[in-house]
Amino acid sequence: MIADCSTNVWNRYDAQKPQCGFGEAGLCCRNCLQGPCRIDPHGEGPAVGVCGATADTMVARQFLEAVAIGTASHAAHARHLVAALEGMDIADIDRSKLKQVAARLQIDTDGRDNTDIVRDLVQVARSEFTDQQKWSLSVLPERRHAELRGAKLIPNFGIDAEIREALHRIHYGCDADPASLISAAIRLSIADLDACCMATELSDILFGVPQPVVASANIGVLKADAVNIALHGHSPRLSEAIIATAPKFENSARAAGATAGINLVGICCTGNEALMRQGINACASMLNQEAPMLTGAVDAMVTDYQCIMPSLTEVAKCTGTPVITTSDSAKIPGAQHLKFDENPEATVKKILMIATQNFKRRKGKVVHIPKAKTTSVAGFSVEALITALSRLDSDQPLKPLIDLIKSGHIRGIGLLAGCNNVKVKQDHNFIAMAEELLKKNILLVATGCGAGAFMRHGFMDPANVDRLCGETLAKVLHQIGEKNNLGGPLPPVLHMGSCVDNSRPVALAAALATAMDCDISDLPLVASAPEATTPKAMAIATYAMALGLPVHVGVPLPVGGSQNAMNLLRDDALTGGRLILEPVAENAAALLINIIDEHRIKLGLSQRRAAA
Ligand code: BF8
Repeated sequence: MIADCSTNVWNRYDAQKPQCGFGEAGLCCRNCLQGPCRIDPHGEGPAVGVCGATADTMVARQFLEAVAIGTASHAAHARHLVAALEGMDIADIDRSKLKQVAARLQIDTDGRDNTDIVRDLVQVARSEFTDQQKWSLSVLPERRHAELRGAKLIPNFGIDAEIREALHRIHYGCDADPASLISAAIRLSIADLDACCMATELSDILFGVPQPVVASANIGVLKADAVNIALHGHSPRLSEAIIATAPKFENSARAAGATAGINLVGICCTGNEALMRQGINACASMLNQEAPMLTGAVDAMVTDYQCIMPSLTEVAKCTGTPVITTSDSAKIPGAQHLKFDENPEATVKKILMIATQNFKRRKGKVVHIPKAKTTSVAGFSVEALITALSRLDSDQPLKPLIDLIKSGHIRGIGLLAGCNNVKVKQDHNFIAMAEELLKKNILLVATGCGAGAFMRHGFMDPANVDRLCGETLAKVLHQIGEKNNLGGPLPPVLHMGSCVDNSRPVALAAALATAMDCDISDLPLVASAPEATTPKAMAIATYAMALGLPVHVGVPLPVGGSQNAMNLLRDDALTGGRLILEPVAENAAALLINIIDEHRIKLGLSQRRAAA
């Protein structure tokens, strides 16, 4: 077959139009071999499927299914890191994070050496998949436990067992009650949070807690005269191993004619992980992952799992770029498969050799690297934020932040998370919302592809604080920067990590709620996935609701076909959270600002709404 050299996500989307309206509304059911069945959302034609499933049942089942897929993905990621911890040289781990996590999980640390603590931690981690969900529940404050307990949303089993229960409910002839299915989805999302908390904290123990780091972002980080290796996927295991070994291959890269040596760049959430811990430049996010290869300058596209488009090998037919898959869970036809887990050291060496060979092949050929490149400061783990705030109050580091929220200098906090979606002009919703929210003095944190969007548009460059932020927020960012001798302010939007790292803003929210003696749902805190795409994003949005947060999603969710399911999610009586579906970014920002003001009034921080 002849390669399609014009292929990209945007023209493949165009070729799909018009997309199926039944599917978009969640009204196409393929759960059994009597189907597919579909229900007309306009009331014309059958109102039930062959088995009698109503629109409410179909929509609620599909919602639960999406949360189950997202949870399974995060669980697989967490398991991969448990395996890494079992095989890791204990001398290399972050001892202080190990002790902090172990103590929270009630593992005795007093006078014990790291080997013993790690052994116990691995045992707890393993039982998280089967018997319990200590990891997430130990992060949440008692008030949230009480809310979840009252609503019967505390998980009964471990992560895998909850996923099994969800998939069972979806089976032909099982749970048909939309309220029961939605509540199962919300309970399952606690398992998703559990997997995210575990993945983040094990990554920190294995590879270090992120600290602020200055790097560059966007496609201009590629170099014509370097062996460019793109690190794509999600787990830091592969990227950390390549980062550690690459210096040993510098000489062979230069001998091959690459005067700039080896240039590692990040894609997607692996990009976020490598940036936050190692200062590796971030090249692209999920949506524009094909673009780096189209420059002709990538010498190896190395992937592990999740959010990797199978189209990469089609692009490779045109550019000659080696695409190397490394996880049996994410093979792509046409890619070279080198299984990382089997022999990490040999795999990494082979990857570096393949990339160097490719440079020899492409040396002297024209490449097209756009100049787009921004300065970005990333690495704001909760620990890094606490350290920065401790320069204002070493005894009670959270107090300055709470005081600023109380005084209104920081009107509220917004988490902008999740993917880019081809249905939205790339980055538009992120940028339009952040422009509104920052001007209104709302402190913004970002994760996942959202963080990528902000990096590309200068929202993580401290030089842009005065232009983008309202007066009081700008003053705060300058003040914290000064106290930390940064030579400038903190950036307008704080990069808190990859998608699994949404556990970091959750930990921050939990700490704030505890310190302010209120529930997470009372805080002037909102979340948004304005360009959500994947089931993982749906699972994360659901656990944010389970925590009582207002959660905005800016693209259609397949729930529109059931008013009952929409009502259950819109104002979730079970958790105090709510789902806000609003496609227009400016409207969404206005809604979130209103909610922040409502929460401020309820907390007694404001008498009335501030000027819009
Ligand atoms: O996990 S934000 S497109 S890359 S799912 Fe995927 Fe969405 Fe990007 Fe990372 Ni998260």
